Amino acid sequence: MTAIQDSPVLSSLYQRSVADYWNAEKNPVNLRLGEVDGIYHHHYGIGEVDWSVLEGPEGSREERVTRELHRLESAQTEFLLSQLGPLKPEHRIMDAGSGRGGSSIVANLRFGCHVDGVSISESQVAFANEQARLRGVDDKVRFHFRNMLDTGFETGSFQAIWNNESTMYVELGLLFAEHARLLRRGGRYVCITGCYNDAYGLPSRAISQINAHYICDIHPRSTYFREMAANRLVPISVVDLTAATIPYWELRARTSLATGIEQPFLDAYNNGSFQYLLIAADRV
Ligand code: GPP
Ligand code: MG
Repeated sequence: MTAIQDSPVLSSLYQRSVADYWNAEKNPVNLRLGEVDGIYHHHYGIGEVDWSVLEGPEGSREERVTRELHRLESAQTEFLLSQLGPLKPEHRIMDAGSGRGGSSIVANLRFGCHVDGVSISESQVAFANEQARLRGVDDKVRFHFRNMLDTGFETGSFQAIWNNESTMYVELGLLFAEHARLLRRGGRYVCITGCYNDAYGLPSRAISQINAHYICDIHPRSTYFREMAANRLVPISVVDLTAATIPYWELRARTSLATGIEQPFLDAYNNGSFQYLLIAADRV
C-alpha cells in the first residue's frame, strides 16, 4: 500500500486500497469484452440472453459468449444514457467513476456532449484517455485523475451526472452533496447500482462476499433516497433491473471468463436480499 499523505486525490487508506485494486485490474471478462468493439465497460449487463451462443462449434464458443456478454453490458449503458434527459452538444456531462471510459465515450457518440470522466485510478484514467484519442473524440471526452467526492469542477457547470456502478465506493451523503453542487438547477442525476434490500434486514452473506471481492460497501436502498432528499435530488424514476440482470449472471457463470463472484450475485438477487436499481433524479 502506498502512502496517501502526498496525494491530492486520495483522502483515505480505503480510497488508496480501491485505487490499488483498479490500477492492477486486468480481468479478461473486462478486457476481452472491450476488444469486441473498443468500448470498455466496468458494469454488468441487462436483457434476455441468446442461449444459442453456448451451442455450435466448440472452437468459437468463447468468442460467441464474449460478444453476447458485451452486448448485454452495452444494453445496460444504453438504458442508463436514455435516462439522462434531452442533451445537446453544448451541454457538459460527468461520469463519476468512469473506469476504462466506455460509458463516457458512448455518451459522446450519442449526444455529442462534452464529457468529463473522473476516477481515482491513474491506470484507468490513462487507458480511458487513450481510448478517447483513438476514437478521435479527445477534444470533447476527457478523463481526470480526480475524486468524485471533491472534483474541483465549477459549481453548476453540468447538465447531467451519472454513476454507473460506482456509488458503492463512497459515502452517499458526501457524493450527492458534490453532485448537487456541480449540477445546474433542472439538471439530471442517474445511477445504476446494486443495493441491499432493507426489507430483509442487514446484508446477507452473499452481499458481504461481493463487498470483499471488490473492496466496496454496498449501501441499503433507503440510504439512496434519504441522501438524495437531503441534497436537492428528487427521484423522477426508479426501475428495478434485478430480473433483467439475472440472465447475464447465469450466462457469465457458465463461461471461462467467470471470476468466481457469479454465484454470490445469483444468490443475492434470487433470494431477494439484493436489488439492481436505476434511479434517476432531478436537481431542484
Ligand atoms: C463492476 O465492475 C462493478 C463493480 C466492481 C462495482 C460493484 C457493483 C455492484 C452492483 C455491487 P467490473 O466490470 O470491473 O467487474 P468484473 O471484473 O467482475 O466484471
Ligand atoms: Mg466487468
